[in-house]
Amino acid sequence: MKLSLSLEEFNERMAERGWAVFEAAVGPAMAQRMADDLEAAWEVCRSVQEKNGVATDADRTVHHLIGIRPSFLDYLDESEALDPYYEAYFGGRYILNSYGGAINTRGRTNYAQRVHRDIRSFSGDMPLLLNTLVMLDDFTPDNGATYMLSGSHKAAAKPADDDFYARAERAVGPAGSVLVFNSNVWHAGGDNTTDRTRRSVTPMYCRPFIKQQFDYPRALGYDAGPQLRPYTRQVVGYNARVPANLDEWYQPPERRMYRGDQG
Ligand SMILES: O=C(O)CCC(=O)C(=O)O
Repeated sequence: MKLSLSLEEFNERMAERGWAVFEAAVGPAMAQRMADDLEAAWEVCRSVQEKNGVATDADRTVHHLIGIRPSFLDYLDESEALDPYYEAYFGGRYILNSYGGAINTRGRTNYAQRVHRDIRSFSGDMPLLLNTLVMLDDFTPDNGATYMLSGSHKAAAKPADDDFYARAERAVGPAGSVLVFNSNVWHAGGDNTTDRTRRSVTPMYCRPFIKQQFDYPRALGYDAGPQLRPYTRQVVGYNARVPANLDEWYQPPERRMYRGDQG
């Protein structure tokens, strides 16, 4: 991974604007693999959405990707390069909170195109959640590059939509760019008015003491943990699990399910 921002530049942008873009951080081959896997993941998610009658507002959105196709876990391996940046934001360790994605096409909208923030309780100066979005196609104003309201992580109130759209900037970048933002920032996906897809995946991270939206270690299997790289094992959440019986609870520190260094 090739990072276009120094740690100092990143910290400054996150403090002032609440968001930053690492341009073309993911190489073209990896971005293409993830884009192809996203199309396959869509079929998998869609069949469950339809089976359970929740497909209406979930148009071409996908969720909890890491077990679905290997490239999504491989991306976490690669994103170890971003660890110093994410650790600086959180002031310590963090884990995956959710891992979704979307295939935006002309004439279709999804829930991420409403003005929203992804943390339901405004956390002010306390960094609890971090959004990221990996651009798998070029993001342009025409194909719906994300609207970002700079500085809006500093106040709890939701802006009116007309005020939001009058002041919001667009997060543009070539395929492979990674948009990173404080989850208190108000944002919205744009409309895709082109004939080509605008694909993205959106890993979100949280402090380890916050509940993950999906039990990733259990979904991948507890036996899969030791085979992962230490960074990926940490991020997937193997060091921040909840014991479910006394045998799991009474363990020496190095074998505890919730490790002492998780905050
Ligand atoms: O698709 C986009 O541009 C925005 C995604 C988004 O709002 C989110 O991940 O919370």
